[in-house]
Amino acid sequence: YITKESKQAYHYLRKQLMRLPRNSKRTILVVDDSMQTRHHICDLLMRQKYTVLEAKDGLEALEVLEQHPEISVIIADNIMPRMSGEELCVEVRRKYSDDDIAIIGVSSSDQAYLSARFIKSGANDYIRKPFNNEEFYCRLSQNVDMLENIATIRRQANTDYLTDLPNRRYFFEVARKELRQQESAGKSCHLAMMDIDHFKRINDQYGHDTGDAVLKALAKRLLKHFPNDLVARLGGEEFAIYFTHSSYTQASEMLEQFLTMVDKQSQSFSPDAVHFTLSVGLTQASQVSIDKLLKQADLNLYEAKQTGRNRIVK
Ligand code: GH3
Ligand code: MG
Ligand code: MG
Ligand code: MG
Repeated sequence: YITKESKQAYHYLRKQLMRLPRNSKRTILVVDDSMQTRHHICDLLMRQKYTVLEAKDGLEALEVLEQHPEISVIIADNIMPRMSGEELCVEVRRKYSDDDIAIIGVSSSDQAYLSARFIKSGANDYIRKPFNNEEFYCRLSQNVDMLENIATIRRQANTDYLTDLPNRRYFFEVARKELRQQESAGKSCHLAMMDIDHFKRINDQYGHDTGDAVLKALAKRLLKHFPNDLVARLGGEEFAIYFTHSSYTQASEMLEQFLTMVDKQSQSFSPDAVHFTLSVGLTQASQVSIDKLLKQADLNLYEAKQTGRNRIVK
């Protein structure tokens, strides 16, 4: 029941969070109506091992950008037929911020204030033609470094350090958006809270490091078992799943399977052959806030603990 569409949406979600690792912002789109200039710039870029794409005006650039979401820098001439560099900046900024895609304006025009106008339209930087190759490389690598640093910081701000899962902050941000979308589509929302049973005992018996490793092993299993939904570590030994793609019935079945699997197989996949079980609170509602939905799930989780653990309360 995993459609191609939901798979794509999920991969988008993951990419949003994980972004790309360092040193990966290396696909550059060169936009210039002069073939000679284009080839000159492309040649400079390829010498530095950048991946290069070309467009001969702003409109074509937008098409190429649509087909190549890996583009991270646009080097654009200003005066071009159909759509100018400045107009291209405005269009690109409707969809991408200046720390997603850097735009470097390049022009030989000696028009006063052109550089300021380029930057006001959304460019990150501006180079006057003809330029010195060293200056070109310096400015480019400065922009690329900036993109990479921001991607790293964004990733760190949204990821749980121990398990590498989305963290609480990212969970609330994305779940809140998803909830709004599902509600405006007239759908109800469902969410699960999950907590390891007697985790304190695991720490006491095997040590804190083993406890940490159990959390990591569980996180890995969660990602594998719920590939299309938003799994996060809310804190401690507590996880949440916001079902962005699985229906309530599917979610319920998947959770049942997961709890059975952990009870039966945890010794085989956790360090020091630790056996553990999970308690879950699952809840479904419409016209609620994410906080209220979470509170409801938490009450169900509490009941699961009270009534013997290793179970789901819906
Ligand atoms: P219950 O079945 O009622 O949930 O019992 P419990 O022992 O799992 O719950 P309790 O809230 O009493 O204890 C949770 C423990 O989780 C206490 C805390 O030291 C431990 N813990 C929280 N975060 C971490 C972590 O990052 N690593 C390790 N190893 N332990 C953690
Ligand atoms: Mg031109
Ligand atoms: Mg617990
Ligand atoms: Mg707990």
